[in-house]
Amino acid sequence: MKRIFSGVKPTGHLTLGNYLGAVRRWVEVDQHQADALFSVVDLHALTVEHNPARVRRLSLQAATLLLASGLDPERCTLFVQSHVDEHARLSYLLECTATDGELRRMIQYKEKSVRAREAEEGVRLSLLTYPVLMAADILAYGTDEVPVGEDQTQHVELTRDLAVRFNQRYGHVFTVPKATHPEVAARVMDLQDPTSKMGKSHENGAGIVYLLDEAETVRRKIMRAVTDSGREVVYDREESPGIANMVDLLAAATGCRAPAELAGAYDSYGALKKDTAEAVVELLRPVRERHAALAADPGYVERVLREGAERARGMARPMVDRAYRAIGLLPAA
Ligand code: AQP
Repeated sequence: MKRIFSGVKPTGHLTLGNYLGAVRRWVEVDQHQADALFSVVDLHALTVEHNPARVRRLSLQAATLLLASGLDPERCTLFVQSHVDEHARLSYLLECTATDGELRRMIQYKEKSVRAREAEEGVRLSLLTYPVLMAADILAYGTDEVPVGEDQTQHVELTRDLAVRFNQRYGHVFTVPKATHPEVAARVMDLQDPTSKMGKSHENGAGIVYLLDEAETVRRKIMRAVTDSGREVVYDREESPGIANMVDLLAAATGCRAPAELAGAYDSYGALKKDTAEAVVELLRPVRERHAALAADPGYVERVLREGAERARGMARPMVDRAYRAIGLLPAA
């Protein structure tokens, strides 16, 4: 059976981008057709300035939201990354496989290191190395597919390169995984700045729809979205990024696979925004309702995470042990 791994980092409240780019497919497709693991990748939240209590809170909230979105612990393995030591164990071997040059080429490192320097925060070494940890997250499970949004393409490419290089040098250990993306809304853009990605750690929340936003807040954010100076509703990501983003959201929320055709059905921005707002509100309503019920029973979520971590450890351990032997380390007696 195919193996799938993917994760979400607790750097903020989960967004519509996370849901449409990744989580919805995990729920609707991946957990039904594969041996699937999903992780709250908390170690990745430590690469920039962070508040320890907030990371803990957001980790539990992310797990709760994944269950509320429909992940079923009977069908998939849900766990917190730091509960499974094998990720960090394998990461070091992959650091010995990666080069400084290829990590410095990572777009997210370039962008975030500039921001950290501007804020005079100092650039954490982990900001440079975390894509290797991400490779370890994936390779530790013999993963075939990594369902992610478009922004993660470069990181999955690095993972593939490291797997191939390790296998060539030390013998076949790792499966070489591939990234998969949703057909529509693989990159949801910020509603206030449609040229940049909607990201949960970004500061201006006005352009971000959070999964837990009240219906009225969702409507307000979408109705106030920055659109374009023209009047015609056309699907053109280059010339009209705000409208194209809106059409993508409507298409994704209503299950339409042909955003260009959908655009043709509208003759005003206002009508497009109104329908998008209602479709998104309806899409998120059940998630919010189930989240409220689950948040009232944190003991249940913690039990799911405990059992998930046990299962994940059992899967990762033999693979990481094999990599340790292959690279030349003496097995513990
Ligand atoms: N805007 C998006 N559109 C489509 N997919 C998205 N994803 C994230 N944003 C979008 C996908 O969601 C999964 C989890 O994402 P993440 O937790 O790694 O990243 P984030 O939500 O983008 O959080 P940050 O902290 O704001 O990240 P940075 O600043 O690093 O971009 C992934 O599959 C991702 O592709």
